[in-house]
Amino acid sequence: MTQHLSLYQFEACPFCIKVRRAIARLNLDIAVHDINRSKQHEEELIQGGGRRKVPCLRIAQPEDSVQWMYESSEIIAYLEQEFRAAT
Ligand SMILES: N[C@@H](CCC(=O)N[C@@H](CS)C(=O)NCC(=O)O)C(=O)O
Repeated sequence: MTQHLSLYQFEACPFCIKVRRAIARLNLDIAVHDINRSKQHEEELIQGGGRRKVPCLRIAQPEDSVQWMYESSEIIAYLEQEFRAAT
C-alpha cells in the first residue's frame, strides 16, 4: 500500500520531524532515507528532485513516472488525503 512512497529527510530537521510524526500518526510503513548518512540517497534526491532540500516525498506513479514532492505541509496533506480513511 505504501511501497511506492519513500521519504528523503534527515534526523534533526524540524520539518522532517513534522512529516515523520504524521507518518506515525497515520500508522504508515514508509521507507525513510537520511541524506546526511547516505551519499547514495543524497544523490538520488538531488538527481531526481533537483534540490538538496528536505523533507521530500518520492512518489512512484504507475508506468514508471516519479514525482518528488517537497514542502512538509504539502506532504502531510497528501498523506492525510490518501490514507486517513484507510487507517
Ligand atoms: N518550507 C519547507 C522548509 C524545508 C527546509 O527549510 N528544510 C531545510 C532543512 S531543515 C533544508 O533542506 N534546507 C535546504 C534548502 O532549503 O535548500 C518545508 O516545510 O518543508
